[in-house]
Amino acid sequence: MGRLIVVSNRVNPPADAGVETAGGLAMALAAALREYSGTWFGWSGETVETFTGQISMQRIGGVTVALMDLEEQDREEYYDGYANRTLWPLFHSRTDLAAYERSFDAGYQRVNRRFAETLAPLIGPDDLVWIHDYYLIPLGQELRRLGVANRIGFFLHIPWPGPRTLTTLPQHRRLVESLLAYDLVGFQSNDALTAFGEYVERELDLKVQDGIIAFGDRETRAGAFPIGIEGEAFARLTQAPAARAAFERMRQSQAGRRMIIGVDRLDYSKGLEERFLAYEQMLADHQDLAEQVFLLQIATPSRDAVEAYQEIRARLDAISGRVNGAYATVDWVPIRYVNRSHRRDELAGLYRAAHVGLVTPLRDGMNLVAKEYVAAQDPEDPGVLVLSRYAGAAEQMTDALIVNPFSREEMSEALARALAMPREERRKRWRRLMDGVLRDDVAAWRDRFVAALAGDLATVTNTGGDSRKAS
Ligand code: GDG
Repeated sequence: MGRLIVVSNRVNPPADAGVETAGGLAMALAAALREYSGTWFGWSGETVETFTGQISMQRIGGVTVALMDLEEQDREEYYDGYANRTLWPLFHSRTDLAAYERSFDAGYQRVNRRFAETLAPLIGPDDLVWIHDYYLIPLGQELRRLGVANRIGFFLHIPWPGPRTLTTLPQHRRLVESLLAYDLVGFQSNDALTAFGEYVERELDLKVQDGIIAFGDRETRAGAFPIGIEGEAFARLTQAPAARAAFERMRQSQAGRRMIIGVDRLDYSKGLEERFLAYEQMLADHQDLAEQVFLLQIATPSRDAVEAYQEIRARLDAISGRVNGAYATVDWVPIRYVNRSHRRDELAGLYRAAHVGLVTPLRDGMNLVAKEYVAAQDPEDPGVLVLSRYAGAAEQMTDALIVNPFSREEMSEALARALAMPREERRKRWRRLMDGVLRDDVAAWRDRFVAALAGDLATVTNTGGDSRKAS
C-alpha cells in the first residue's frame, strides 16, 4: 500500500506538546498519517486576493501538512455559505434554517474543484485518499474528472437526513450522485446509513445490495463506521495536574451540591435551549432538589459569522437569565452558563466532578462529549450519562439513560432519576459503557475505515452500529 492522504476542510494536527488542547479526531488522524507516512491536505484558513493553487508544506508534530489559501469569496460562498448555512442545517433536519442560494452552490463546486486541482499532483499511484465531511462531498468526483483512479473514501461526520428532507435541496441529486464516485462512503451510524440507502433507492432508483451500489461503471460501498475517542488516554488525562486542579476547584465550589454538566459547541443542533427548559421543568417538578443541584453548561462559541448562531446565543442568554432570576438564592445559582473554551485536561477534570453528563442534541452525527464524559468517570463512583436518542452515540451507548430531547417532561424525569441512581446501578451501567468506549475507540474506527478502503471486504460487510456486534 502507498501513503495515506487525508483531506479535510481545516487541518489541525496536534503539535508535539499540544496533547491537552488537541481534539481526539486530530490526534487519531495524525497518528494514522505517521503510521502510513502520509500527508494531510486542506485549507489554511487564510484568504488571499486571487487564488493561486500554491501549496505550503510543513511538518507539524511528525505529520506532513499541505495547505492552500482560498479567496474571500470562497470563504463566504463555500464555508459560511453552502457548508454552514445550507448543508449543516439541512443535514441536521433544520430546513427552516437552511439557505438555498445559487451563489453558495456555485462557490461550493468551485472550491471543491480548487481542492481537486491542487491536490491531484500530490497523489502517487498507490496512495489511498480519505476525504472528510460535508465540506468536500463532491471532491472525489472532481478528482475522478482529473483522472485520479486511486481508491478514494469519504467519511461523513454529521447525520444523513431522511429522503424527504434531503429533496428540499435544489441540487440533491447531483450531490448524492457525486458520492457514488467514491470506492467507500462511511457514516457514523446505522440510522444514517439506512437513510442514505433509502434516498438512493427511492430517488436514484438504484439498488443497495450488501452495502454495494452499482452506478455507471463503478461500485461504491457504504457502511457505518462509528467514530470513537482515545478512551484510555482520556481516562488518564483526568489525572493530569490541570485536570486535578479543575476537579478540586469544582468540588470546593459545589459545596456538597450535585453537578450536571453539558459541554457543547454553541450550535442549534445541540438542543441547548430545550436542555435549559427541561432543567427548569425539573426544578419546578422537584422542589426538594432546589439548592441541591446545579447545571454547568459550557458552550463554546463557533461560527459567529452566521446569523442563526447569534440568535441561539441571545435566546440562551435570555433563558438562563430567566431561570436564574426565578430560582437563585444568595448562595446558589441553578445554571452556570459559560461561553469560554477550556483546555482539554481541564474539561476532563470537570467531567469527572459531575454527577450527571447531560448530552441532549436534537441531531448529532455521533457526539464525542458523551464518550469523553464516560471515559473521565471514577470507576468506584461514576456519574450517569443522560443521552439523546438522536445522537449517533445512542446506537452504541444503550446503558445511558436515553431520552427524547424534544420532551421536557421526559428529560426532567431522566435527570431526577440520574440524580437519585444508587451507586450499584451507576457502576454497572458505567462499566458496560466504558468497555464500549475503550473497545470502539478512535484507533479502531480509523483502522476499520482504512482497511475497508484498502479493499478488506470483511470489515465493510460488518457495519454494526451496535458496537457489541461489531467487535
Ligand atoms: C462533529 C459532529 C461528531 C468542546 N468544547 C471545548 C472542547 N470541546 C470538544 C469536546 C469534543 C468536541 O469538542 C466536540 O465534539 P462533538 O462530537 O461533541 O461535536 P461536533 O463538534 O459537532 O463534531 C459530531 C464529531 O464531528 C466527530 O466525528 O461526533 O456528531 O457534529 O471533543 O471535548 N475542547 C476543548 N475546549 C472546549 O472548550 N479543548
